[in-house]
Amino acid sequence: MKFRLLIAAVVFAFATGNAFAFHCPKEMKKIDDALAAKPGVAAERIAEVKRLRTEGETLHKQGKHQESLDALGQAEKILNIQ
Ligand SMILES: [Cu+2]
Repeated sequence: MKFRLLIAAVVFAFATGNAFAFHCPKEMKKIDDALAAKPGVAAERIAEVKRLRTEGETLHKQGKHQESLDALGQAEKILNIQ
């Protein structure tokens, strides 16, 4: 019974990990699209968005998907595209 629980936990960890892995690029694309559409946001805020976007991509590549989503979420908040 304990073994089954362990298997379930491992499967769950993989499932959520993959969900995050697919989620980050989706958020990055949302930010890229918003930037391409030239949002009415001050230049210094745009610079902040780009910094967070790069940070998010780096974290994603390091496998830190939750941190990545946090950074990308902040960028989206600035762009008002949450
Ligand atoms: Cu990710």
